[in-house]
Amino acid sequence: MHDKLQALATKALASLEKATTAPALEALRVEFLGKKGALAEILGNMGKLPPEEKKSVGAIANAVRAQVEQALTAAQARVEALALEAELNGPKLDVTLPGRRATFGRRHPVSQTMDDMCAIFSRLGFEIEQGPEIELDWFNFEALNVPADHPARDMQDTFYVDEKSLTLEGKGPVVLRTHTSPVQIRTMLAKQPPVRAIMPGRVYRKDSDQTHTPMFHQIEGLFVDQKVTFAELKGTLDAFAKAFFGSSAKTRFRPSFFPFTEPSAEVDVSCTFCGGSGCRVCKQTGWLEVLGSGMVHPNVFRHAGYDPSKVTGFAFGMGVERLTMLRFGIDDLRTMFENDYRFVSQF
Ligand code: 2U9
Repeated sequence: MHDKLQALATKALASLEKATTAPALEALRVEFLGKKGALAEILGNMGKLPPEEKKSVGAIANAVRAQVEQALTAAQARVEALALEAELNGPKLDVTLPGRRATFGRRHPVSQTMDDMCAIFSRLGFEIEQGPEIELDWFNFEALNVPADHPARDMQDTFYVDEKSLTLEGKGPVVLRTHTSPVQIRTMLAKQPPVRAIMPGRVYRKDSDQTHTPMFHQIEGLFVDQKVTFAELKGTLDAFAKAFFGSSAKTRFRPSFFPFTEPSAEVDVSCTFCGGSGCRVCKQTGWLEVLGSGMVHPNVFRHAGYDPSKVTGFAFGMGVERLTMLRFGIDDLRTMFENDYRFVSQF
């Protein structure tokens, strides 16, 4: 036993002296001093010894442990010094190199437009409302007076969702909202007039070509109170156009049709590129088509729990990507969704 302990000490000290790295030292510590190491193994056999021999072997074992631990500490200091020396003699840090410029992130042009539009309508007294993108067909179509045979309700035009997976059984079909109008229905069901709010958000249509993407952003607006007139609709949208496109912007209202408004109007803004004289962007007309609007249809009020003989209101809707393209002179819708920093960093 004495010889074994002596041999262990000699071997451990020799190995520690040769080691040059911290991991090598750690491996040696485990090999000699670890729980299942060489010293532990020898001590494990001590039980078989007569008591008087146990005492002297125990004392030697403790001395060997102390000796190896001391040698390990010394070796660790030596290895650390070696590492420091290697670092100091290695490749030097060139403090004269020019620094790397930190780049700033920036908001996507669509987000910038959304924020600016929300700010303009906030100043006009509109609150901001939000609602679900996965919506019941009833809120998206039925409540908005969109007839069952309307092409927008076709599977070709709308993304229908498997309702069972959403545990909405019994409440009818589920769709990805095709406009933010369902939020206006939800707002009216929850609040009494006067209601003056805008609804920004993502909408989804089964459409994909040069000028359409299956997801895009809309901002819709709604103002309901007693005796709200078409004149207020015109005044509000004209004020928005001047705030968004500049004070020289003019608006033009053309008759149109939407199932949820009556009467309805498309709103054009004088071309921001040529000032109205005619150019490539406005196709020589001097006008840009920017939004749709109208007086809320009485059937829509009935669905939302309002009495159409007591209140009137106007609503409008616009596509944020289209306004972003007009504002920044972007000519391809798809560049907006390519996530290319070179594109985003221009705005
Ligand atoms: C309620 C009542 C009426 C919202 C309206 C439009 C006209 C419209 C399009 C603009 C471009 C959609 O993004 S786009 O493709 N929108 O033309 N939207 S009136 O009318 C409503 C909404 C909600 C309760």
